[in-house]
Amino acid sequence: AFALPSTVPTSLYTHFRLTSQVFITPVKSIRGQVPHTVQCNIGVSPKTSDEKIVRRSANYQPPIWDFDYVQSLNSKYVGDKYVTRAAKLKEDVKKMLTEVADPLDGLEIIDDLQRLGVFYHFEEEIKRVLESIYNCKRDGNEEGLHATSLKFRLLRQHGYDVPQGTSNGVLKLFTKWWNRSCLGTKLSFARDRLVENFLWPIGQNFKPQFSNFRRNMTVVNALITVVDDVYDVYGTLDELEIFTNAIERWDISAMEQLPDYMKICFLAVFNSINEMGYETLTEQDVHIIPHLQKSWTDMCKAYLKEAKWYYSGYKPTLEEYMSNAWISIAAPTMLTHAYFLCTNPINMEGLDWLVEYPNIIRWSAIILRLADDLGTSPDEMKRGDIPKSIQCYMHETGASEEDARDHIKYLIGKTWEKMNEDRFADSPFSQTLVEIAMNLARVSQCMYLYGDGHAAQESALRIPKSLLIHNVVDPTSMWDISAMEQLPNY
Ligand code: LA6
Ligand code: MN
Ligand code: MN
Ligand code: MN
Ligand code: MN
Repeated sequence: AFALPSTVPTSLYTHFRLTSQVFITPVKSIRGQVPHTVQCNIGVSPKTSDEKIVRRSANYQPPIWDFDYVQSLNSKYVGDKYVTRAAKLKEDVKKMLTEVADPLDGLEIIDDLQRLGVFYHFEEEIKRVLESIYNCKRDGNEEGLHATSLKFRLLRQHGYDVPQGTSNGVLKLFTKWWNRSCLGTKLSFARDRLVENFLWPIGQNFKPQFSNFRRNMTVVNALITVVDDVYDVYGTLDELEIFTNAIERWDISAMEQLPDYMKICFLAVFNSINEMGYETLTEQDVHIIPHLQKSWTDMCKAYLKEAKWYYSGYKPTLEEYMSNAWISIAAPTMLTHAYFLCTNPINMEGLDWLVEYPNIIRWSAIILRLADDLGTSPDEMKRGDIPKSIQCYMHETGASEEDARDHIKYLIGKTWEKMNEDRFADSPFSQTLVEIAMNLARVSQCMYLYGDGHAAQESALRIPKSLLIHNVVDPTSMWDISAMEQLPNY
């Protein structure tokens, strides 16, 4: 018996040796099949005699491809006409490859040629393009996630020595933004969780063309996390009232009354959100700042209500708690920003819908809240916080903590049923946004699987590590030729 190391999920097989034994172990697949183990002892030749072994037959059927039929097949793509055309197309592609100006264009052409299976006609040209990309020292910040990851994969496929760090141009970009914002250093009481803030949007939408969505959502998440800590950990009730008021006014002069640490926090929110609004205004001629601001005001008011409950020792019923907590978990704020970041063109109908936070946003928010409470309330209770869903239910019904946790899990299941019902309901939202909302709920259940994945470092580490640092799959680790020695000859 041995422990399976946590392994890159997409590699099918992992081979490793333990003294005199070799284990060939199918890694637990993403779909959660139970791995089984095949154990072979070195030095003992495998039983290959048919006398001893009852072999199975698969009862395969005879071929459906009749000999005459196969012989009768022919292609119309023969003759001078097509030979000339093929030669001409080949020249065109060679020209494209030689004249490529933007490295991303070059990478995409190469990727297409490889996927079409015709790359071998252009090996020289492909080599030249990759060579120049390899020698050009642009860093990932300038080229975005799609180009960076394509470059990383293609260069490695073609045998270039590319360090893993090359593909981390992303997270670097955020680190720069985060460091420049000084939120981590100036507000040392708050969680400094940039990588985790980036994991949420990756889980919500990983498609290459949504890198702008991920970039902005990481900023939004970082801001939300800091503001949440201001309300839950650091701020006094008086300060929180002033801060809530400043967010509601959305006016630079509101800053005057704030204590210094809150000035930094307010201005970071104010500038970042206005900048996102500016981007949409210049790109789509739609003024969205009031909508973004409303979602921040709603959230801060929900935060303030919790702070007031905390300082007065008030214990709400589960229903009263939830009527506020689905907003205080920030999902409506996150999804409001997500709507604008993934919708082009933004339509007025969608905007009207958004104001009321339609069902798909509510269900997602409820699941996020309940999953967060399951994961974070033990620490929150130790630190001092309002009763969360589990404690509200215990208080209200006298249930044990274990039963209360079961009840919360049951509620998560029920909410998923509602989400699945509403998923295809008529709405002005795109399927992309619906999926982002559903994926937010999924990510939350993944993040809090091992306790508090968003705040506690050890438990959270395994997901970002395999995804961002180890680049999910290391193609060189998949095959081990020495495993051949154990196989019978056939
Ligand atoms: C969870 O922390 C947290 F920071 C969130 C805001 C959840 C959503 C995730 C983001 C923005 P905590 P609380 C990346 O458990 O105080 O402190 O609402 O949230 O329970
Ligand atoms: Mn098989
Ligand atoms: Mn909190
Ligand atoms: Mn909170
Ligand atoms: Mn929490």
